[in-house]
Amino acid sequence: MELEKRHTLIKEWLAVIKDFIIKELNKERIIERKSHWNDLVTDVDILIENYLIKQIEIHFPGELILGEETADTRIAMNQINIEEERLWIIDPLDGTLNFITSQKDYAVLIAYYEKGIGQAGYIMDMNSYDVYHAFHNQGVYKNDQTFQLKNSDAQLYEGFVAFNSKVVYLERYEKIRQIGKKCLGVRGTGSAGLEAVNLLNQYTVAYLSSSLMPWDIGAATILLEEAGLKSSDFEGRDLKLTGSSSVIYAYPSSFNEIHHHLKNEKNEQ
Ligand code: 2AM
Ligand code: CA
Ligand code: CA
Ligand code: CA
Repeated sequence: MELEKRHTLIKEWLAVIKDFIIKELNKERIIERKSHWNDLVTDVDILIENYLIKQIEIHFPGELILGEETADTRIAMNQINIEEERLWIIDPLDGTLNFITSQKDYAVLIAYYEKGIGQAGYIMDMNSYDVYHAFHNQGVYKNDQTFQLKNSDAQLYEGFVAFNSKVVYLERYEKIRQIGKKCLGVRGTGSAGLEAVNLLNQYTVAYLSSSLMPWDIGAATILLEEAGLKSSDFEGRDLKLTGSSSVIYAYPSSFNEIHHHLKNEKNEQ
């Protein structure tokens, strides 16, 4: 019942955000640089995040909010024990660089956790406006209809694998890159949320990314787990809700092949 109330509200918020983004398309953007020349934020990211924070504060006062653009650094730096709390994790625009360059391939991500357990995850794909959501132990839904995977499992040779940029250009990820030899081909969207959508639709069979933050993966982890996919960091550890982490999401057989490759095989040329 309680989750149903959250669900109704979140759907309303996403509908407002969708209309807002569409209205903002093709307007001149205010773009600010954050930590690095390619770490950018727009006025749209900030307006969406502020809107979500306001709504959460009205309807669920006192609950913690971890949003990319207003991140409570106490949470990001592990100074609050989020395992004890009701926690919202929001990424107002996932794929901001895509939004800036082409206005394609970005998503809105909302997740709700209780005592460290993902209760509800939402990804709004802004190419199709499809909303994927999952509740803990209740499967995955697309636009409120039950969503079934094409296949519950897939091996690497059967599909594409997605990487993020750093996996492509940093020397230390050579072994990860070699997974490219075992799959149909390598792809990448620039949006961690859309990578989860691509996995759900089996456009890809695995996604490997270095250095993702909780807001990049909070919703995706819930959805993919509910769909029966596997997740870990590059070392095989469970994903956590604080700090930066490498991430592997994959169909079960692909996940096993990846970890087997990372553990047992020497670098190949
Ligand atoms: P963002 O668009 O919300 O920043 C791209 O590989 C994915 O990694 C996106 O989901 C992007 O989310 C995230 N990401 C995290 N840190 C990033 C950074 N410094 N620059 C670009 N993308 C980053
Ligand atoms: Ca960002
Ligand atoms: Ca993000
Ligand atoms: Ca973002």
